[in-house]
Amino acid sequence: MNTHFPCKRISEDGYELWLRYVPVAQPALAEYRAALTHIVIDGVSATLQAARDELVFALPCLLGASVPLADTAGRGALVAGTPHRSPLIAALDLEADLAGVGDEGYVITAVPGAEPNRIVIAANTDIGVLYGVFHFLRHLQTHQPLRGLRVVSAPKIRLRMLNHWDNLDGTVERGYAGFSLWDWHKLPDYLDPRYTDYARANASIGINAVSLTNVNANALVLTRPYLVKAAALADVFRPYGIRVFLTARFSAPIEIGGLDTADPLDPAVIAWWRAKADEIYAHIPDFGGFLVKANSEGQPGPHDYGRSHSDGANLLADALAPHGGVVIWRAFVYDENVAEDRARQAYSDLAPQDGRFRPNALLQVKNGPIDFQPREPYHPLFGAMPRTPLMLEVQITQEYLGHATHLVYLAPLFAETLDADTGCAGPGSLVAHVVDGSLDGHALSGMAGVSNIGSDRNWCGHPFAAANWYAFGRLAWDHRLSTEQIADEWLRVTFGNDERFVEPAKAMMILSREAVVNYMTPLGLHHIMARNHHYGPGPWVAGGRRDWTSVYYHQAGPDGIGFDRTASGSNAIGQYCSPFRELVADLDTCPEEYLLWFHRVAWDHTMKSGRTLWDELCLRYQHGVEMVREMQRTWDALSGYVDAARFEHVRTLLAIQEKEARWWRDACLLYFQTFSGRPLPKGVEPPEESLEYYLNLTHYYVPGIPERRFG
Ligand code: GCV
Repeated sequence: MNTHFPCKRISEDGYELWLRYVPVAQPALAEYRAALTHIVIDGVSATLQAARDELVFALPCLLGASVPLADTAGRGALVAGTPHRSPLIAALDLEADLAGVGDEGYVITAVPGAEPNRIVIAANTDIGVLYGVFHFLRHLQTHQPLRGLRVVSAPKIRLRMLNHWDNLDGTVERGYAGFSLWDWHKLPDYLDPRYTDYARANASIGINAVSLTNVNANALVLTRPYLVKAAALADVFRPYGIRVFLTARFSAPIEIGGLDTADPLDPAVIAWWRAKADEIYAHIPDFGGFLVKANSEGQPGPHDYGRSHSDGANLLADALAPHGGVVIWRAFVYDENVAEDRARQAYSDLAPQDGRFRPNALLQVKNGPIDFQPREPYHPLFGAMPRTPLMLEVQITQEYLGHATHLVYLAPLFAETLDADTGCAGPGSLVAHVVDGSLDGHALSGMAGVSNIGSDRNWCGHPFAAANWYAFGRLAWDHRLSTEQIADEWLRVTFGNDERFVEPAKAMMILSREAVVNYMTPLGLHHIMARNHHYGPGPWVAGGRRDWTSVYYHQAGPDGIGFDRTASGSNAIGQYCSPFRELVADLDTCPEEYLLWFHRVAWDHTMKSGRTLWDELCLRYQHGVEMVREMQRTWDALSGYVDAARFEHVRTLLAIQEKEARWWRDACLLYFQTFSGRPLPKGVEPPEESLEYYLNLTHYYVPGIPERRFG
């Protein structure tokens, strides 16, 4: 296997991610050694070879004993395969289970009667076998018993996709873990072994699609030299069940095609995209399709020709359809020249187009209506377009959540959206059921995460940021998994199984999302970060494009603060279904975490705590800082359970996080105090610097922004 993962490690550097195969402790070890003496996998394919390689590599590391491949299954055999290729599996009575797991699921079972129990990993397809192998290895990594083992698992969502915002020059938009993994310059000839390890990591959590390039797209990626490079990556990923997508720049027919228009209804444009799709499929036979950002933040699109988003999407969908490809059209559309509240714009434009998209088109909707803030209410498009498959887009990279220096476990954020009840088709119309297609009967379904992966040795920058990649994959596979369970798993496979470590570390992870909300944007505040690079606070940002300023969103004044989205304001609330609409419309019932998102509120408004809004706001900021200090105390107490390198790395990053939490608190409170005119309440630490100081802080070369920049 083309892996760089060592069995015996000199020091921990995070490279292995959650595929860290360290010796299992007793008593699990004794059971595993007796039950797993050899591996039998019948059949020949690149995917089955990947499954074999993984087991042959992992089991000796885990068990400290050789576990060879064998042709026949004796006592202690681990048998993996499909009934079509494996007579051993065909002979077992697994038809009923396999009938329910589709073409990616698997069954793992201890076969009764064999002593010690024989373990079987069965699936209908080779990729199902590989997924089952990874699940089984996780079972061993987490020291769970084999006796009585029985797992039947299938993904709820069809496209489980990473969106890389990687540029062809090697930079990554909103990337905080170094440069792009894709070495375009050396591709297709040099295949970095990391590509294989990346594919392994993705397959191990069920991710089956990746778009390689930034949605702020460069048309060059659709030219022959880059298609050859993309094809080389697709070849590496294919055995791991991963299909490659590319971002399509809508104006590509002009930029690389020599046409003088990109009008989606122009016959020459239609012919150009058809020929382009044919060319791509000649290079990448299982090409997934296009991901498109159009008419948003300066990107070209169908509006440039007076056409609709569905016209644009259908143009590409038709080009891809003969090859079985799909177009993923982003719903992140808003226009500075439209006076309407930005939170309303995507819905206003797209909801009326429900039913107009081709069957092989998906609309990719961000979790909230603005832009990946620490907390947003769910996007009102979920529930408003039952005739269109809606993909959920979340941001794994921490553009607005402290980049790669803040420990923020994002599963609670993802789950908050998935679990939200839109009410649009009656009670229980969860976003999760819109997204998995079950609510509206769509076979096509998807969930995308904007990648936080880069060239850093540990992949994601912060040792805990890998938990967010992991959690994304696990939730896309099964959105019913609890955030606690995912954190539990990730901690065990990443650090170890000692309960004295796992329990407090898990509590720290769960706490972390609420901490960042408190020290950055409590009570429904949003989009108050520094301009452009989005590093640190910037509630004073004003001037220039209105919908990229902070003052547009918080609207603070002497009388109060918050965005009035009720019927007397922008009426963004009117885009939601009952009962959420009424719940948030009423100041008395609106959950306080969304208060300033939906309402403009007087500084002396009485909160549920009995305090004034001003005092509550101050104390929330203070509490955010204290929560980070609690995370620091928790981590410090865990030094005995973590290797020195990773312990120290996390400890240092938590110190930065605490410092930056204070920065957020002090800068925001000093600024908002200029409107509230009230003193900081008891319990809030006095600011360390003057407002003037924070206003004048300038940061150069913050990672994550290409030279050409906006908002
Ligand atoms: C890729 C936000 C980010 C942009 C990003 C955009 C998007 O505006 O700041 O960097 O562009 O979202 O999701 O398209």
